[in-house]
Amino acid sequence: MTEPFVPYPDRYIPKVPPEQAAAEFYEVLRRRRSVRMFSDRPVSQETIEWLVRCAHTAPSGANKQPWRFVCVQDPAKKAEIRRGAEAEEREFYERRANDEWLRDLAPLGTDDHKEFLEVAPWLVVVFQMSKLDDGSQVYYLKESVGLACGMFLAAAQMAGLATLTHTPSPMAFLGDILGRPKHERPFLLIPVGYPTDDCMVPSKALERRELADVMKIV
Ligand code: IYR
Repeated sequence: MTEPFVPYPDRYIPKVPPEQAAAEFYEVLRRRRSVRMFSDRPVSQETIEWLVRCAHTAPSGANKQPWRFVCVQDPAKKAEIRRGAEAEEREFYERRANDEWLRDLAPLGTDDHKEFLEVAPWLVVVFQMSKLDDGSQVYYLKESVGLACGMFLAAAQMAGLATLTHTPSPMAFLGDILGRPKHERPFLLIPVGYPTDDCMVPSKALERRELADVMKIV
């Protein structure tokens, strides 16, 4: 038998027309930048809980919610994560990355030095669950977790916080450090905090391809 259905409860209806509502949201989102210069200014646990709640509203395959957000504030754990990430990044910059990749990264000014992993007040490590804790299967795993991460970033932006989508690769060391079970694989590492007052960001990353290039009306 199918589950019971109910009339759509509590549907969000903006007070302004959709063009205006979307444009206002765009004004917030367009100012999001990936930040690598974090201040140590604290962010409350309650704030992080709201961000995870926002992410957790994401759609997922068969509503399985195959994500886990491990929110790290313990300085010792952050130091361990920094050590693990820098070891992988050293390999990446010295050996794994090909020339084209290194050329593409040059405008971002990144290297294997990841001080922000200790400075940012929170490191949110998002895990994808290849099955749920009860062993049941999940669907569209990467799509689902990717959507939740996007919502997390949007929520942080709405809260006036800075984030970075950091992907030290491979990321298995995060599961080891955080003691996660085998059915949880690291997906994304998101430092969360405030930018420093003198925070610099790469100018090239401001450039967006034209709307007409990314959008086709047929
Ligand atoms: N993970 C490395 C390299 C890196 C890769 C991409 I693709 C970026 O957009 C940025 C960095 C690092 O964090 O330095």
